[in-house]
Amino acid sequence: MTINADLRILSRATSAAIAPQVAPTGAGILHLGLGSFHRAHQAMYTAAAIQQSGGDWGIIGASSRSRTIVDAMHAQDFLYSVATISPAGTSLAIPGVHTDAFVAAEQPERVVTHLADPRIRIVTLTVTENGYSYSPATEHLDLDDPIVRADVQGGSPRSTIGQLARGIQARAAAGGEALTILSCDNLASNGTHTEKLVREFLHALPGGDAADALALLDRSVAFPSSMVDRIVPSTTPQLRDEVAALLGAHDRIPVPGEPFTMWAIEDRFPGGRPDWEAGGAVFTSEVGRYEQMKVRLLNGTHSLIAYLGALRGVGTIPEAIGIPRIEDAARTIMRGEYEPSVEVPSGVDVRAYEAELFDRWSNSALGHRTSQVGSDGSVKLRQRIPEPAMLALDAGRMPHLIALTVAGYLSCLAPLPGFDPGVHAASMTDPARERLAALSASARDGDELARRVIGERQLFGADLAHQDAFIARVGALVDTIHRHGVDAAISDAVSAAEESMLEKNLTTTKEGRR
Ligand code: CS2
Repeated sequence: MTINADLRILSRATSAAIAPQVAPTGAGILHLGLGSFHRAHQAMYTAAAIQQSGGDWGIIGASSRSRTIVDAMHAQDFLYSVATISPAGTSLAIPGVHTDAFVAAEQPERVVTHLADPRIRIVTLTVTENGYSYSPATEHLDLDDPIVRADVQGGSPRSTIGQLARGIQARAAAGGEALTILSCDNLASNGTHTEKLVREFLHALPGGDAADALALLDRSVAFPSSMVDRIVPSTTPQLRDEVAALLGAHDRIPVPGEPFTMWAIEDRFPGGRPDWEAGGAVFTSEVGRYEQMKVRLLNGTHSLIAYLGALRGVGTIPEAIGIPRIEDAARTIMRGEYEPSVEVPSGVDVRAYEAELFDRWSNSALGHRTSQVGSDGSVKLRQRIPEPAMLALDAGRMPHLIALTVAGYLSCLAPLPGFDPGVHAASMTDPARERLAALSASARDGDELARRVIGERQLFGADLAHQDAFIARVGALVDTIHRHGVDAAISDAVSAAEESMLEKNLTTTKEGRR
């Protein structure tokens, strides 16, 4: 498709085919992490809320480091489109909820200043699993991280947790208005987790410096947890062309998303909140259950599909789930290994939820890439894997498909010398890639690789590091992938899982008869 060079840039003055949903009069929300997910998820709920109930709930967006989105937002009056994509077609919306945008790494003091401003009543976060400066090895704020250490010592804070803590200090000094800090990342108990890290930061400050901030936290800052869900692939040049044709204007930063969207939030907002129910958000005391269900059934299975698909040579999730053997592996991990570890929220039919996941993953028009889901496994997998794996192991069951997920990850990211995992694995990015490559370069076989990586504790924490049988199973599956291919490893893991489920059913039946 060729873009018409006469098209104007998207702006409030350009008469595009679709009008912005809202034009906020003030900003009550500061958002950290201006990536695609926030723009296709929270922004849409906020537009619906303002449209229905009003309120000064515009959003000031801070991107962590990247200028691209911020520059484009400034050039386009902070507008961009969200393309909802299904095989039936694409529909566009322009939420229009942002009132400003900046790069936090360039203006860290600005984050602190906004946090001190009483007009800001909510800070939302999508800074990815990696953005919380958490060390799974110590289970605390990573005070060995040079950035965190420098933030504790003073100067402009560069870590997200440092920015929040310094901002709360400034807010306490400025009068201490109520505030809500809302994590929207795929972390278990993300609110509690964020609060713990902010408090640890404040406690690490030299004597007495944090007393006012800690008092404000106790008095009027809430950290509700939330579960967010919408599949949002990366933006492609084709999407830009398609959006230009539909819109009749150039949009440099459209975001694609699937039709499904969900947000479950704990209702603790001492400074008030937008009417996010208008966009379909659910306010519930069972957020922990929603998170667990989503992070394991959706995200955990997603990782397995991505690594198996990439090793099978396919570039997208719908292609991967279309391979019957991979679909079998996905059904087996879900039913046999994740579902038993999950407490289903009241009123949710887990089988219907699972069936819907397969439909969502099969959305071929969306083109969600295996390399995107497979990226950053070193920080994503620890949210998805250790707890359900430990629950199975403690109950005397080997989680064969969870072991296959780890084996797939290692084969993609840290292949043993001489094994080529293919182009899709090669394009996965991961903060641990170099460290893992150093571990695999001198490993003799899968067993040694698995022992080194899981034993290091930085990836999956302390519990799995002591599980010899699990580590050996991961190692054996790495060897099968390397020597006989990914199909052989899938058959091995699926049939072992089926056998152990059969045994479990037999034992249960016998026990029932006794
Ligand atoms: C995916 C998620 O990239 C990934 O690891 O599992 O981004 C997933 O698409 C979203 O969490 C869906 O809400």
